[in-house]
Amino acid sequence: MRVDIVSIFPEYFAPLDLSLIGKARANGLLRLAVHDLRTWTHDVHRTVDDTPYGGGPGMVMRPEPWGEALDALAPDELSPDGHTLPRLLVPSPAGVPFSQAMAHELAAESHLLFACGRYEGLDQRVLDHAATRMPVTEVSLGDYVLFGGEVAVLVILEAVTRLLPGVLGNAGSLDEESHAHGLLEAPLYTKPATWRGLHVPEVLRSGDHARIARWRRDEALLRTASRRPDMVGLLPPESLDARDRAALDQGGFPSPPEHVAK
Ligand code: JD8
Repeated sequence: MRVDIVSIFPEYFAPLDLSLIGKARANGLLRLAVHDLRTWTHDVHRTVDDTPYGGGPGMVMRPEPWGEALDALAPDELSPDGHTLPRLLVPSPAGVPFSQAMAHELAAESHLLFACGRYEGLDQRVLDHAATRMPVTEVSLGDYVLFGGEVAVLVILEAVTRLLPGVLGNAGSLDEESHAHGLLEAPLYTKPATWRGLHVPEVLRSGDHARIARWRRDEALLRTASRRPDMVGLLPPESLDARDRAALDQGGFPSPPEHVAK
């Protein structure tokens, strides 16, 4: 996968040299380049912002540097150096919510181009013009306000690159995770068996794999019901059997309605 990032703070992306993302880059699984938006300014002050038309607080990112950046990184014609038409992603609190499903979708793309806004955001015409040339998605990390798109890009890239074939060493750990089966995960324990007077639940040391699986399922159900009732509501009704429903009831949580055939 090829990834380009445009930002006025390219130093924000230093962590992408580290850990598994750094390894994926070194292995050639990920071709990642970070670009300074000011490369595409022409005035002595390398200006990227101006006051908003219509008034209001703060500054808006001027369209010209962004237009040149996107022209350079998403050229009209397929160029000989292997340029491909990218999908443009623009972090914004007004975007569609990022999710594990979108991470899977993005992991299937061959070229992602991220545009990191700052100040109040980008001039809308940058997105409108780009959309005439390539798929454009405004994406939000969640319902809170950040200073800019950089941290969102770090999060999105971490979620996406770990789905790329060959990036995660342990292939088994991709399924069995929270957002794969719609439940939060059960608590984890390792050695020692007793620490500061706290004991690892007996069941996990029993060697009884069926009992362990049942315990983990119950813990996952109770955690999810307590912390993420919204996720319980999204479970397909047939994914909860009578034992699951009993576990929820035991914990004082309502079971979602059973499926009724029409
Ligand atoms: C990009 C500028 C700040 C946004 C005024 C000052 C994502 N979940 C998320 N929260 N916030 C962002 C985000 C915020 C950004 C930019 C992403 C560019 N800002 C602006 C509009 C309101 N503030 C985000 N993804």
